[in-house]
Amino acid sequence: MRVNQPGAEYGRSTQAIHAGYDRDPATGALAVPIYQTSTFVFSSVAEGAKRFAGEESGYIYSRLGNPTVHVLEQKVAALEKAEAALAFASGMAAVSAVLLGLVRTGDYILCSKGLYGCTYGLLRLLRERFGVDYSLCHMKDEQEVIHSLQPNTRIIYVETPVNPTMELVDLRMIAKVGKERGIYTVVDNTFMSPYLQRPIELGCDLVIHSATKYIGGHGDVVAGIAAGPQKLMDEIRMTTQKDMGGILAPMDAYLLIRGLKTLGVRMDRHCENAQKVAEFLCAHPKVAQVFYPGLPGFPQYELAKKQMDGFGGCLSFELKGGLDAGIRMMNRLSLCKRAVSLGDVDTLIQHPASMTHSIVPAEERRKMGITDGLIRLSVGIEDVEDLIGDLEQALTFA
Ligand code: 3LM
Repeated sequence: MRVNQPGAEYGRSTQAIHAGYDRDPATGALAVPIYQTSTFVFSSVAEGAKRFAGEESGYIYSRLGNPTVHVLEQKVAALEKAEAALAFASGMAAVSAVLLGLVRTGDYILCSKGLYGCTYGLLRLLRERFGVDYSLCHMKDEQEVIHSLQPNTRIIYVETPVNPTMELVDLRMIAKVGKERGIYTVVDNTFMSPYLQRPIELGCDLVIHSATKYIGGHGDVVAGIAAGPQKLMDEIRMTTQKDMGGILAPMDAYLLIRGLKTLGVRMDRHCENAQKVAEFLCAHPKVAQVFYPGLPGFPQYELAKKQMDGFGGCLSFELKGGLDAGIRMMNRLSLCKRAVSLGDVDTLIQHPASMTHSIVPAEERRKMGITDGLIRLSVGIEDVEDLIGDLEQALTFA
């Protein structure tokens, strides 16, 4: 398949449409063909042997690489300004392949103060069964990060914004701390997408996505991506991806490639809608607090402007009436759907303490800033007046 790598001078939306693919060499097809095949025929035994030995390029078996999946990987690598990317069966397959690929027993991982519930679950499993320890840290400044490091720290692992509190971590700052000490910096960029934030450009080593979210964008695929230096990606491809096997199916890669074509227009609209919804909620008498990086009163508003190209489509909030009021309100919504996940064109609302972060013990949740009354809203790309109307009528029951 002919590979098209538009130059770095092209904009993000052009890259999202054109990077990684020009046309199908056999037919000229504009859309990427779905290579729905598990295996690839060798023209001779020698050819097969050479491919296995790495002496000749070419496909072998779809767990080791597939042309449709490869186009997706090239596209995300171009968008993230990474040398290479790998696609996985889910965001958690990407997180686990990266973490297990980088750590050894006895290593230590320093994490942002909040993490997606299953990432937290994986870290606990690594601690309990594999002797890899971790701790959570606010990372509010360089000194706090430096003081929280251990001599055996292998990875600084952050979400920014953190799911679901929307707290930010200064990516330039952790990249500097990591670089000076030979510690990998890994950033879960799910909440931003490469359209709004590119951690590798800011000096970090690796990026992870739940591609289920903004990259897919339509709520019809579960997928993950990791992106970073070629050497590290090659290592992960040949170890924890190949041997644990959490690879992406060609049809799902096709859906993500299709989703990426509209990433720019979707993200612009997500940001615009979320800003208006955040401002509406802020002004509502029943709302106690709104957490959205685009609000001038957000404690890290200046950092948001420095490292993000937009404030994103997600926010969280608390009602004055607490959990009970929140439940009453959520149950009255009709347009906003009660569902976990985020980044879909549809607006989704969920209750972290009982849903996405229920695996995190209550005390840890509180330390992360996830109160029992916190509600997370992933603002979709519907007409914003309709979303505000739905929230307004539901809030009368709060
Ligand atoms: C959610 N999050 O609703 P998958 N990293 C981040 C994430 O938010 C997620 C993953 C990784 C949610 C999913 S909860 C049952 C539904 C920041 C997922 C993992 O494996 O693709 O789900 O990604 O917050």
